Amino acid sequence: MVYTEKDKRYKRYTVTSALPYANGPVHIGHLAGVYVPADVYARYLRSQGEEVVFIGGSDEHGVPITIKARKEGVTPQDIVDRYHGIIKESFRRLGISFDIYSRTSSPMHHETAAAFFKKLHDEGKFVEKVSQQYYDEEAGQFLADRYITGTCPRCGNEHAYGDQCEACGTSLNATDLVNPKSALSGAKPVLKETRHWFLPLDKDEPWLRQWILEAHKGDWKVNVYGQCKSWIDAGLQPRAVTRDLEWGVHVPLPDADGKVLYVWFDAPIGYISFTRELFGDDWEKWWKSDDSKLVHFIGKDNIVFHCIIFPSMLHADGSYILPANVPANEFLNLEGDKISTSRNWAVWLHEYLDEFPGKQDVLRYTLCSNAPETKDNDFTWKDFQLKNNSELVAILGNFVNRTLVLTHKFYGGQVPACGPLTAVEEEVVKELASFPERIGRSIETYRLREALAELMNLARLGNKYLTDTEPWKLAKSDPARTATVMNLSLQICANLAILCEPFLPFTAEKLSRMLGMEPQGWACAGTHTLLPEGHTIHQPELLFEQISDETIQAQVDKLLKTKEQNALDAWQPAAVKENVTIDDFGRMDIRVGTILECTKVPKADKLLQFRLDDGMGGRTIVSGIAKYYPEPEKLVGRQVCFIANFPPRKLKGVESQGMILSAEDKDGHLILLTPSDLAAPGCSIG
Ligand code: B3M
Ligand code: ZN
Repeated sequence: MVYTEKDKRYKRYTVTSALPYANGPVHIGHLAGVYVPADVYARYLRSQGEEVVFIGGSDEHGVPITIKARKEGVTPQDIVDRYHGIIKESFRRLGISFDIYSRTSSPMHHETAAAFFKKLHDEGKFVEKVSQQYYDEEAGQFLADRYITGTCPRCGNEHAYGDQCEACGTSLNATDLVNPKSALSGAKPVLKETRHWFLPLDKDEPWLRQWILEAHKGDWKVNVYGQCKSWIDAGLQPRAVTRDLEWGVHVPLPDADGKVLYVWFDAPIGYISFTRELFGDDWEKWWKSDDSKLVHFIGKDNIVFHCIIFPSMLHADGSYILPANVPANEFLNLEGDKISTSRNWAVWLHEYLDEFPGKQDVLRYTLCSNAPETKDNDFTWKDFQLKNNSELVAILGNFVNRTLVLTHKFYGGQVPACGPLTAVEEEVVKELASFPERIGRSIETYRLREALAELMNLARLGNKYLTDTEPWKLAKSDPARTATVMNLSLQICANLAILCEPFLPFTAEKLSRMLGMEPQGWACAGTHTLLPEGHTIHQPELLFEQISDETIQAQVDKLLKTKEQNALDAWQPAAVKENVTIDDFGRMDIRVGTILECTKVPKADKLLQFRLDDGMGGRTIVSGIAKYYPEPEKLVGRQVCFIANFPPRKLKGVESQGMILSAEDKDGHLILLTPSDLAAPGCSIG
């Protein structure tokens, strides 16, 4: 049974993880914040023999998807089909053990979400209001959520969206924005009347206050509780649950053409519709039975939706349970910078899986041990390497490998007999017995970093035991005690195979296979009798391999390239200079010349020396362009433009009689200017 006393009354667990928007692939930020913790939790509960369903799926509605489709000239369905496929497959490859991974564009979801709305509507749970909403007259469309941008009234960020400011995390209404602008046409929007349905959150305040701020005080995470408290204390406002858009779940009422459910109304209902899809008629116990524990794994930007708005929807319906906990995480940064899909500043899961085959658990380990549980955290490739080399390889892998190699060396791969225990062994056995509960309690209270650290402490215990007893020496002097030491070490390996499964499922499988163990549940761990005397184990293979400096450098270089690309994308031509007169221009004598010779200037790596046919007997010009033309001889015959009336000057001992013109490209490269047709050498440009 589970260890947390409160949980003993639950018969089953409904575990959900935020539905990623299907407008891009999944990155390490999503994984560390939501999917790895949720998967550890679900796998742990299964190992405990609990009845658990782990629900996931793609969020396929919402304005970011339609904006992307519009940009690419394809349909929203094309976009979600593409990314739903990528996301689903990458989760599978990482071993995220969803019982179902579905999508909100499915007919079952549309039907469930529409019926949910209809029931609340028919029971009078909404307030219908005509209000002023921004409208783009050029595009002929209302501007919901991300269709509108402007300045955040709270922090001054000029790129805030109509529903949220990503800089300060504030949730906004479009009408809060200063200097609103249409994301469709850039036009200044006008206010126009439209009719919508609102969830009267203001009326929910008393029970929300009681339920969250009193009943869950000390139970929910500080960051989650704090956000809820500031929302509630600020006074809850009625919230529109419909939008004037085409893409989404259509409002199931007459006279509601061109209206869909707000994406944040339909998406959490996805958890319910996917449960229905999975269980058919048998779905209700997961959502409507008091002995089911509902837990939402999310990132911090989703807190208000899962702690206030969705519970208010469930409460309005009246037949649903409410979440027992919402263990939201903070954000993971990448190499000191905020992860960003639009700036491609991310480690993409599908790319990682291709570039690090067989290393799923290394990523799971790194992200879990560095999960942003209480504050934002940073992922660096150096740290990834360190965690692999100094922890997985040096502690866990090393202990298992030493134990298995010695067992083969001394006993031909058979588990030796465990003799009488000395005080040292008694202590090890006692410690070993305490790990399942220690790790389990930490998982049940969503302290997964702590749980993982405890798991590694078990491997450390094994390593210390081997180092202290030195069976490789003891074998000669005391064969019986050596057998006991090796027996006990093997039992620790077997315990590790069970206890690491939620975190490192691929490693658990490999280790179990090497030990010749059938899969066993959490309840079997903690004992030193998992492997019977005489049981045969298989040949050891390495559980983890060192990751080299070159491999890490390649990833760092990839990110540097992204930085460079972002700088190029952000490039803009220089501002136009002050006006000049035609006379100013006329004083410049610009002409065409043909290159007769071109060589590097000795002892000057930047300079090229040109001999030009200028139609006037020829001239020499020195130009600082050598870096961009590494094979100067190939320039012979080409025409260039030059200023003919610069006073001559000496450069590295060569007299330069003018200046050759070039363009500076966005990356700083200089490009020679050549007339597009052959021109007579010496002819003037003007
Ligand atoms: N798609 C937002 C997000 O990915 C949203 C979560 C929905 S959970 C019901 O941050
Ligand atoms: Zn802001």
